[in-house]
Amino acid sequence: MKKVYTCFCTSVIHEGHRNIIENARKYGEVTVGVLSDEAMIRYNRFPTLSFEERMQLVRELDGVDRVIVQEDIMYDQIISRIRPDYVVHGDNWKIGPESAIRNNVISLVERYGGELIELPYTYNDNVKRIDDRIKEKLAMPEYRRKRLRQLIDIRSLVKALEVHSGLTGLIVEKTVVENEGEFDQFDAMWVSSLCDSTAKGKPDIELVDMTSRYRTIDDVMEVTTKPIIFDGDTGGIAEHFVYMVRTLERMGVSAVIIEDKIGLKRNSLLGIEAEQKQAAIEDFSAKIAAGKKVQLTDDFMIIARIESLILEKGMEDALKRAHAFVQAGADGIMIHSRKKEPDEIIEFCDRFRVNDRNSPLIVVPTSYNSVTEEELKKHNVNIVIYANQLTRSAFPAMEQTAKDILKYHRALEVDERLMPINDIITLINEL
Ligand code: SPV
Ligand code: MG
Repeated sequence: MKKVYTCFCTSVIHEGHRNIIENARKYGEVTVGVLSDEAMIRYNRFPTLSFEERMQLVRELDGVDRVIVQEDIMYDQIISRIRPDYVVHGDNWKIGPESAIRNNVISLVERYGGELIELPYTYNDNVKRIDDRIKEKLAMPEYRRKRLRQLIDIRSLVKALEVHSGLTGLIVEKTVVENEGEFDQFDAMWVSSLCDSTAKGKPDIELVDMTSRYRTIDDVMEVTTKPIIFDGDTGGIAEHFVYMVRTLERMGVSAVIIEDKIGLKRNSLLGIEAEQKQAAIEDFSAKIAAGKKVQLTDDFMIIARIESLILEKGMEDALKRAHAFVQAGADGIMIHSRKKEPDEIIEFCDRFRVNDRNSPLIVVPTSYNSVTEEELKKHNVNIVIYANQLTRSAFPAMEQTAKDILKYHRALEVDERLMPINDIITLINEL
């Protein structure tokens, strides 16, 4: 009996999958690999079923002889393990980053005379409807809200990128990159107060009111499914913060990060150049505790952000605050720094872990941007936030375009660096 292999990375079985199995069984005994959660998250959507449930779904399919786990999106391990005579796959992987997986399979099976069989991908209204429903489910508040905690458990490092509009949300949602056989994408979105304010032409001083900031979240949520971390600035006074928690939780936001400052909040990257005061430990702890008390689900996270290093109050103060805020109920600690080098952040992470092995640690490497994700993982960081890079890349490009149109008295000279008109018209899918 010949051996046939196919890999599924889906939480729903539709006629396209059945078609693959029906064809595969014509060639021999069918083994289906179910892609692991970790690999699926890096390359595809977040699974709406647990790994065990996805295995069960495939076991129940007629024509499947064996179900195994495929740990990696590339087929090296799996092929050396089972050496299938045939690998069966839909032909939809010929273009885009997925073509790297196809090339990987072709080169692997060639070595021992195996064969790749590609079947026409099943495109029809029913399959599209099923796919759309998965997306809608992932976007629902009750599914989206808990996803940050799920990601912290599955991912060795959760990566968040700044968003401030539907369009930037779509970039974080959809950008997938294949690089030397590794797939990657962002896991979460950061609604930065700096970038949300900047997009509205306002300073980052808690001036943009909450109604407007919720509107930004709503714009992002309308077109995305990934979890949201909201920059709550100082959270305001405790009596107001509890309302913020309720609203964010109801909307399906996964976490709010509040910083231990009082009075007029200025952007942290200004450091001690701007006069800024830190809140007393007792007062900020009380604010965290008040927020935790009104929370209705176990999913939502209140993360305490410590400004001791920004305000040059020292490492001991930062550590003391971190442990106190966890005691008060904080679900994680964000430690911030404006140094060029990551040394103080790394020292903080290592020393914090001596007494706290579990609380998630969050960092924002804007100024110490030479630090690598590998280094952050080594020092037990759980979430890295790239806090403002989309805004900072868009602004100079737009400004240059404005300058050049003024300079040349027409738009011809700028056109070659612009997105083609057809691409911008078709960028957004209509329902
Ligand atoms: C933001 O993105 O708004 C932040 C991070 O709070 S920082 O600008 O570094 O303070
Ligand atoms: Mg901010």
